[in-house]
Amino acid sequence: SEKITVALAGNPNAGKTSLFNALTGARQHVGNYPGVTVEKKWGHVSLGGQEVEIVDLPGVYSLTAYSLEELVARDYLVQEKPDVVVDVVDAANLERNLYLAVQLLELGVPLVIALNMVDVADGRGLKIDPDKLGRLLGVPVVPTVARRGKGVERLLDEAVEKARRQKTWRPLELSYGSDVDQALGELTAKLGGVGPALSPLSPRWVSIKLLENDAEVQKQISRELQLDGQLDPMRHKLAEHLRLTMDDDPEGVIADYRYGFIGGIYRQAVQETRAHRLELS
Ligand code: BGO
Repeated sequence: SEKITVALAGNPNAGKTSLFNALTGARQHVGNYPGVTVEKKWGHVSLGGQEVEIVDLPGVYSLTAYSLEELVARDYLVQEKPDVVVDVVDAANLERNLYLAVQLLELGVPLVIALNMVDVADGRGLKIDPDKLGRLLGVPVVPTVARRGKGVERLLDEAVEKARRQKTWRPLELSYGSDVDQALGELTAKLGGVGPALSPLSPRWVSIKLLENDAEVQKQISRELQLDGQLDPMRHKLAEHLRLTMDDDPEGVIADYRYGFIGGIYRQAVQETRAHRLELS
């Protein structure tokens, strides 16, 4: 069977390096991402005759184009299209870490979540139901303690299984409230006609990035499509409307809705025990 490529994503300090080491052992290579001085590590592992390549992405909090690391991580996903992404999430800081997970879901990549540092979360009185979290997010969630190699084998199994089952990107479509949704609908309709020019990105995802004022996507769109002149006025109209009605910009409103989505899931999948509340007080 063909090689499967697994990309490791995650916030800094979530345990990505520990997981990478546990997965690949000594079979590691180090270089740079093309054209930039951001370190790229990759390694290989064989699973029952299936060759798996593991690529370590830069640690990031988001998939916007605000930092070089974020841009490198995003470009890698879009240009190299790894077969599956494993998002390493710090269970002890779950809500904040899920922000990246939601953005990976919105991008639509085949995704598995490594719920790492469950030992730390446990110690702090956080009871996380991984199956419930997985059902609510729509992706497999595997508890791990990367530093001790716990759960790593099952994680790899789930990642390979996911890669075999999901061959296309399936973007999660969140609502960002009626004003943003309406503007998204208009932008998406304009972009929808451009065919495979955006592949594997969905027109809706590109529209979200345009509303978020993402300079890289703007550049790309004006390079590849002749639509830029038509998109700018739509973007500005929404920005002005949100400033007047909500005293916010599109980026802020979109982020708020993402956190709202995360909050709803967190409340259902996580129990903050008495021990946790005492620790915080
Ligand atoms: C130090 N559980 C626990 N308890 N710790 C973990 C786990 C886990 O599941 N996974 C990772 N760690 P990185 P990024 C350290 O280095 O893999 C620990 O940025 C220390 N170092 O061992 O580096 C891991 O690649 C001195 O901790 O994360 C590491 O994503 C004292 O989390 C840290 C204590 O992991 C970050 C910890 C000199």
